[in-house]
Amino acid sequence: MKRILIFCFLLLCYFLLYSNTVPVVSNVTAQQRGDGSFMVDIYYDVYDADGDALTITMQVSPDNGLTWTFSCTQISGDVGPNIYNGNDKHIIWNLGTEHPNIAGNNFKFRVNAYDGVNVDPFSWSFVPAGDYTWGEYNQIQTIDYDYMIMTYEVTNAEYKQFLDEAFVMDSIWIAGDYVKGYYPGDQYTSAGEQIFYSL
Ligand SMILES: [Ca+2]
Repeated sequence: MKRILIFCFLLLCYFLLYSNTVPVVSNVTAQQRGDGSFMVDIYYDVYDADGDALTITMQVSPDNGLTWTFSCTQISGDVGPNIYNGNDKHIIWNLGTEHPNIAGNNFKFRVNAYDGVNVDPFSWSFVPAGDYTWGEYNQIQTIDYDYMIMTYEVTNAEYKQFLDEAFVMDSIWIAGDYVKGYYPGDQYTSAGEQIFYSL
C-alpha cells in the first residue's frame, strides 16, 4: 500500500511539473488607420493557463486566407518574445513602409502564441543569399537573394486542415479527381487555376 501511495505521489508530481496547457488567442481584429499613415492596428486577447511567457507571431493573408506568406516584418508592440496573458494586446504594422502602393480588400490576420513547450509548426527560417551545393556532382550554385523557408515540413494533417479551411471559404473546389483553386500568381507563376491535391 505504501508503495502505491508513493507511486501516486510521484505521478501527481510529474503531472504538476510537466503538464502544459496550450495558449489560446482570441478576438483578433485588424483595421487600417484612416489618417493616411498606412498603419494597421491589430488587437487580440491571449491566455495561457500556466501563465507562461509567450512568443507572439503574426501572419497576413492577402487573399482571404488562401495563402499566408505575405511578409509582415515592420511590426511593433505586443509581438515577439516575453508576452504575458492579457486582453486588448496591440500590434502595429507599418504597412506603408513594408508594402508601398499595396491595396486590397481580402486581407486576413492570424496571431499565433507559443509557450516554449509546444513547437511552432509554422515557424519560418531566414536563408541569406549565397552559395549552395547542388546535384549528385556537388556543383556550386548561387542564389543572389535572401528568402524565408518553413522550418519544419508541412504534415499531411496540417495540409488537410489548410484544405478544409479553404474549402469552407470557397477558395478551392473539387473537379473530378482534383482539388483545384485559384492562385493569384507571382513573378514565376502566372495567375490562374491550380491543382492543390489529387484525390
Ligand atoms: Ca502553457
